[in-house]
Amino acid sequence: MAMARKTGLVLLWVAVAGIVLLGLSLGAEAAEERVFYMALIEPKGGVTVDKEPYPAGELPKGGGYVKTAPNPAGRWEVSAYQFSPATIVVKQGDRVTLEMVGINGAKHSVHVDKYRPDHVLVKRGEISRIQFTADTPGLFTIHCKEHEPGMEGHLVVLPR
Ligand SMILES: [Cu+2]
Repeated sequence: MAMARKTGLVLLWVAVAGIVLLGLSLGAEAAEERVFYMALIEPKGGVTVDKEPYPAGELPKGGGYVKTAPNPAGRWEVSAYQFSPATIVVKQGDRVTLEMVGINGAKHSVHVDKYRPDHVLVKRGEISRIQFTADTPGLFTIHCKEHEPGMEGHLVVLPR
């Protein structure tokens, strides 16, 4: 009985050691090259005043929201500029490329807090790339100067 219990304990320790070693080896995995393809877009909705009245309230200024008053046919529209995808998740040490294509809007001036503080121009129909090594874990904002306050993305750098 005591022998069986001792064998059980040894097996338990082997299992625990195995799990710890697996965890260490996963944690020590090499940094990776990661490319994210982001479209700079402007989803839009519209309707005519006979179906929905034109909303009187103001939207926040800064270019991120656009609301156009009813045209002669009574149609009004609203839109918002966005990054798609808007959330980027990497691990500390990864070499990151954000490949951005301008779809809507003539131009965007994009920066990434800490990693790319100067503005990178993205024009419609063109591709601009932001590259950096994600050496510091944390949450960082991806921001467009032309379309405030809503055109924001989020960079999540997980500790390795
Ligand atoms: Cu923009």
